Amino acid sequence: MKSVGRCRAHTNIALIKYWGKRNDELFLPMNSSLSLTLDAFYTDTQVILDESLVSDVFYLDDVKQGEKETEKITNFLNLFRNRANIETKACIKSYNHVPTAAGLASSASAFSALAGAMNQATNLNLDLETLSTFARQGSGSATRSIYGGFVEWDMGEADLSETSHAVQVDDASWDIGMIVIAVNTGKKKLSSRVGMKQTIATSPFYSSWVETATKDIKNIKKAIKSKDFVTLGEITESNGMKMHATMLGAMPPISYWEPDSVKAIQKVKEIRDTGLPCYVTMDAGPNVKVLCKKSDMTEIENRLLEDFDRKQIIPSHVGEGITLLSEDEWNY
Ligand code: 2P0
Repeated sequence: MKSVGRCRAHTNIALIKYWGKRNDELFLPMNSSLSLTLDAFYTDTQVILDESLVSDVFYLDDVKQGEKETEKITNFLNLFRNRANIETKACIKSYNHVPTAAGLASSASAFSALAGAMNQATNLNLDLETLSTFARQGSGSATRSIYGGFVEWDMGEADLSETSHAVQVDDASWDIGMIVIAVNTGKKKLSSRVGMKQTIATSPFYSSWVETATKDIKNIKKAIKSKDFVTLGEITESNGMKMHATMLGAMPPISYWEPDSVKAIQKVKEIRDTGLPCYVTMDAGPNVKVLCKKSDMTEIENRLLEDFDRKQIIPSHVGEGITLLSEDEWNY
């Protein structure tokens, strides 16, 4: 017997960041976070549960993955198999549509697409909130990619896994866009997972980070509700900088920045000073993301092109939540 599931999930960029776990095993975060889902970057995943398989097999962009990568996937699939009370092994095929030049991590879209496909293949019919608690246990940021638009990942309570899930705050179907400025697309030297742990263990600024992130969540939700773009941008930029500040306070200090990151930040400020509202945020890497109005995107892109190459500037509109793909839509 074979059972199939196919799902597409988009990546997301946090406006209020997740940087640290209170429970490593369950991926429970220290604070709630809030993101924007992007339509330009996504992962398509097919799961075939097949009783004739003796172990899981995992292909990424048509390349069969090794033991270490496959083990991660197996552990994740076990969450679903345990719930469904089955042991059937799976053949997974995943395709990442993240332009190599974007330099964005794909774990958010990868684990939420896998969660969606496995939910279908197992016939578990988990609702989206529950599915986001499963996606979370693949990668924290995947919690949020289950939904489109502006998404909050509620930190939840104590060690209660089922309380830490995402919800859509707003579908962001207003004047919102984002432009990625790709500064360096190489693999980062320090993973987020290790960087977070080091920051919690050693940064004297960490407790203030958590405190202010909690306030930022409250205020950014107000700004979203009133569609106040300037306040939304100001809180986004400030929160991102605070996350990088707490990393700089770690021992040894952590910085993902490169000279061109600073150049990009300064350019965005320059553009903003001429009257176009646009704000930066950065994650665990040197690339800079610009939150802007959709209606200003072309003009901002043109201004960025004065200092950066065409291939470094990648615009995106707002993305949707996970969608199941039919056999006809599976074009691989
Ligand atoms: C975020 N980042 O909120 C933050 C901001 C990077 C900086 O989530 O250990 O790959 O798998 O939960 O989700 C990147 O870390 O880490 C991340 P794990 P993840 O988007």
